[in-house]
Amino acid sequence: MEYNILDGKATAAAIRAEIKQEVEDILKNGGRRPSLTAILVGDNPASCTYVANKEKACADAGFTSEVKRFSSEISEEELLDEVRKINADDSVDGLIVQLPLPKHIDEKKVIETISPSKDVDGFHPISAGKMMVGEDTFLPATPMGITTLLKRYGVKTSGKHCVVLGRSNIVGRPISNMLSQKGEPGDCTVTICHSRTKDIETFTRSADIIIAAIGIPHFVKADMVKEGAVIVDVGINSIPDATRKSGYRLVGDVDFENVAPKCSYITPVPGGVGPMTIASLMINTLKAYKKRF
Ligand code: L34
Repeated sequence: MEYNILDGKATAAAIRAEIKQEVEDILKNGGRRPSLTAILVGDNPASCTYVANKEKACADAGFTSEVKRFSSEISEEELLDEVRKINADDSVDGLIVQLPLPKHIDEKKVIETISPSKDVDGFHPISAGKMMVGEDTFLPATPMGITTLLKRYGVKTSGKHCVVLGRSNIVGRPISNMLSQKGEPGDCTVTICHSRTKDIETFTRSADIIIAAIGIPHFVKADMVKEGAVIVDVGINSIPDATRKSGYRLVGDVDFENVAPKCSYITPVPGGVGPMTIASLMINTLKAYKKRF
């Protein structure tokens, strides 16, 4: 089957260009630039890349941004104080704390300390709760990136069986909720599969849409997928590759090479959901800015 690529990189670039235009209009009308602060703890290479990509996206769109870097030795109390300081700083519209955090820090406590008005990651329980009941709020960036991508490509979701692999608070659970809500993209019949699910393939084989977010390289194989399915690959796994200069390459949770020919639409890794996550963060930061004026 001839499959279509859901090009996250190109779609994210288009969204970022729209945002940039909006910022130019704001400035022309005498407004100030939207601003985002990111807290980065430690030197996890993936986190450093993601935050660097966010910083660049902000600069390109005309946002002010700052990355506050801390050693992995920072105490929980010190980190909470930093969050409180940024909450109180009127020049900052959006605040994110890049996850994961070192083990001695309680992520939940940190997330719950972020002011919901600056919670552009949508991770605070107030944001998550509002999302759950369909109130206007900051939607979490990765799920929002996925629904935006489906919408921009005109992929119809109504009445479809969507199988979500993974139940994390940042992807699996929120995307399941969003796709089951009323309206497009939504109105799906959603099944959530996870590490305790028996016979996962019986679910994936009946799926019209599969969202793979489990963090296992090439988990979704061709024989697990129905002909014509839509596949969204959230996984970003680094695997050894001696043919690369870096010694590794990025692969998703889906065996792209063998799965793609069975699909109607599929996201690549890299260049799929990752860039859409960043575009969504930009949308949320602009929204946080507008709410204050
Ligand atoms: N607080 N923590 C917080 N907010 C988030 O929204 C995230 N996430 C996830 C991890 N922790 C977080 C991200 O930023 C994942 N994530 C993220 C962001 C950007 C990219 C991937 C994941 C991205 O830019 N991906 C590129 C490839 C990057 C590379 O070369 O490694 C892509 O094309 O997929």
